[in-house]
Amino acid sequence: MKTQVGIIGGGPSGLLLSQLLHLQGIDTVVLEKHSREHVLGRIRAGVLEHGFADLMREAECAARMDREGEIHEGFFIAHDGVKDRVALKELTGNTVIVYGQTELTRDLYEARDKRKGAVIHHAEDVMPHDLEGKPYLTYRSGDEIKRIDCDFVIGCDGFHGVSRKSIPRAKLREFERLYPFGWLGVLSRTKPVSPELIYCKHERGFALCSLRSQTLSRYYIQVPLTDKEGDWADDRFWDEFKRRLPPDAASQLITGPSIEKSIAPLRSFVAEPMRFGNLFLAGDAAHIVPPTGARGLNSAASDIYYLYHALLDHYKRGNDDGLNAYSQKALARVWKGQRFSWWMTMLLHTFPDQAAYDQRLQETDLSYLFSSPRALGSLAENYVGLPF
Ligand code: RFL
Ligand code: PHB
Repeated sequence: MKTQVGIIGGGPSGLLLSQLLHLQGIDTVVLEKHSREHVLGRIRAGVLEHGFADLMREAECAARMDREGEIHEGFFIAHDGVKDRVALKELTGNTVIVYGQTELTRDLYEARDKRKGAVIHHAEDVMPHDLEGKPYLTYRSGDEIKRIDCDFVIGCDGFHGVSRKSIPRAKLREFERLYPFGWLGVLSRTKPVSPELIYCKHERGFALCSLRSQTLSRYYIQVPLTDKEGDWADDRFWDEFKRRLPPDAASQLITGPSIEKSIAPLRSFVAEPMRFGNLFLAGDAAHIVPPTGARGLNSAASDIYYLYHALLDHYKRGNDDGLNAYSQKALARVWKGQRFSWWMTMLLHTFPDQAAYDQRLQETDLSYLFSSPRALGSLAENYVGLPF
């Protein structure tokens, strides 16, 4: 098989790039290790910036998002017995969209189906080859090894994928910070406790009230890294979650059976550069943030924005400036998302054996934040997303 752009990974990054390029007459093949059902079964992001939404519109995939996504003009931070609002719209003139990654990925799959886009599922043992020369991909389908020749390979295969690992170690620098806790997430078909998100800083640990719609709640609590989903029967989860909510929310909480429950460790990670020869990394394949700032998927979208325009310049205008500048340009924005996510995480979580000094710093940071419109403006402009 031959294609122009070979994409590893059929998550949101890979599918969005494939769809955008297809609309411009550029041929792609997406190789995805898992089934579509598996990809759509992962409950992840829920908050989108408008830059991402615009890219979905450009990809002609935004009809349902524009219909069903909720515009949020602010969110709350509950701390030290008070609930303060971050008025995104007033502070920045901008808002965010609450629309689940699952739904967005479903929309992208449907768009790829409609245009007969090549998305190959159950592609096992995907390997990129000859990345500094004429690249090709191999994969196994059943007993058969298949080969795809391409001009470029795009690694959109997430943190555990093969793309980043195929770059020689000497050519890659990795930056990492691990946090001593994870998030236990629960999805439940109940009316959300608050129409706007509440980030709750609590001595028992962080909690987040989020939602997918007015009938679907998404809640998280900070848990030790050693905990397993099985340790958290629904009753135990609701009990602990409720204790971490501000009183007005706790009194209104509606509980119900969980329809999904999972624990994700929190990690910050960046690989530099995001290019090796004709391989370009995008999204979680190159960088990870803790979810506290709702940046992960949005950072992936900005990579796709830069890469899409760079590939257009290459194919339509014979200009490789965009490809040559990709890594530097993408990383400049990626690091701003890293800084913001790290800061939100440090601000709102309870650390094991936290020094009294560090606790005072958290309290002071919050008190400064809600007494200074400029400080709050800085939080807000990062949350709604810096310009591409
Ligand atoms: P994905 O979604 O991980 O997709 C990668 C795809 O590649 C496939 N794959 C392979 N395919 C072929 N060969 C291989 N060897 C392969 N290895 C892997 C995988 O099966 C998969 O389908 O990466 P992508 O597309 O870059 O998308 C990134 C986002 O998924 C991620 O950044 C966000 O979910 C992060 N995130 C959030 N981001 C936000 O912007 N806002 C949020 O509110 C938000 N909340 C979250 C989150 C992530 C979370 N978890 C679980 C980590 C909340 C949580 C709890
Ligand atoms: C979510 O709804 O899953 C969500 C929202 C905001 C975050 C993280 C996750 O910061």
